[in-house]
Amino acid sequence: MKFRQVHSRNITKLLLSGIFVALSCLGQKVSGQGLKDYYRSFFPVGVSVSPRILQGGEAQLIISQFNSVTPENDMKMGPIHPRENEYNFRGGDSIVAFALRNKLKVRGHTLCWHNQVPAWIFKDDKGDTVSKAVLLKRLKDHITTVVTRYKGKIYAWDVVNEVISDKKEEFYRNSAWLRICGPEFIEKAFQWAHEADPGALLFYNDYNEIDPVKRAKIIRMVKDLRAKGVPVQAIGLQGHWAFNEPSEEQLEKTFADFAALKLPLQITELDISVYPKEHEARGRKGSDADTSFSPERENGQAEQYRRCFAVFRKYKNSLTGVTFWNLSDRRSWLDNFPVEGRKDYPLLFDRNLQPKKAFTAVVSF
Ligand code: 9MR
Repeated sequence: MKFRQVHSRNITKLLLSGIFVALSCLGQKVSGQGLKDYYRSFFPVGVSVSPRILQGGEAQLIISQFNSVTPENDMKMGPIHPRENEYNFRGGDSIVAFALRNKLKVRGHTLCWHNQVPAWIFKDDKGDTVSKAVLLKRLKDHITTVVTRYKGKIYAWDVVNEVISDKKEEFYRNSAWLRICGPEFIEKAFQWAHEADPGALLFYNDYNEIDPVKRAKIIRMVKDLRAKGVPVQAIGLQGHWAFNEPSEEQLEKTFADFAALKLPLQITELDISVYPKEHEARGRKGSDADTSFSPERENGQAEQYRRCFAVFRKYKNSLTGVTFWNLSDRRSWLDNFPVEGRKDYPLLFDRNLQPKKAFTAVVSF
């Protein structure tokens, strides 16, 4: 009798635990379909966000697909530091709070850039250009304040963005930063960011890294800075690409060259335009009239995404993150670049937030 009771209790236990295992497998399958889950053993998958999309269906999509976010604009110098004695942390704070609530990593973007800079930073009270000493002091205050505010919450910062020139014969971009300070602002920015949060991983971030001349300049600058002891700790390859560029060989060579530095790499701003790649902004032409997301465009884009992610997986030992620049085809900066008002469809989710063919291409491996 006793034996039978124990036996049947064991059987019940066994049955219950079986049901539990089956249910949890099912649960895992249902919730395990995000990009982050497919890529769990490769790298975190992120997305750039604005506070506007942190609610409703878009928020749900972010949480289910991604495990990292980057503020698209809210931590840039212009928005976050509009006047000398005034910071606006509202947007940045809400993004960090959302990330903490949902256990997402945060990449900070960006501490020093030639775009989206507040006008005051280069001018004194009389409207004259400030001296190098004044500008460096302002940069230090800015970096120290912003990095300290998010210390321990932002795991990686794009410290310096896009200082290498696109012109073959020019090394540094001819920006107000360079004209006033010379290249010293670059090393200072890294030093001050490191002082403010020694735990944050510090990136140099740039685009068109697939161009061999620009790539060589980026690599040379990073090597020189590191040789001087400047804490440039990782490289961000933005990845603003198109269905027809880069080629597989170009991408492979790009990764091989950067991986040789033995530094962490991340794809920081990925999108793949359905239009042939153009590097310069231009006016609208008659031939731009067809902006439909045709099956041909859909397939070309999916194939390019498939090629890119195959290379990303191959370089998983160097690659520590892939971040998409915008969430869905509802809105992308490419709707206005290179042609103002030309609708593009560069992401993995369509305007109804549904996965596209490109999504399937990325997760089928
Ligand atoms: O996506 C950003 C867009 O909303 C802004 O208007 C634009 C301002 O220049 O910056 C865009 O993001 C850029 C990023 O910060 C740095 N790399 C290039 C990105 C696309 O221009």
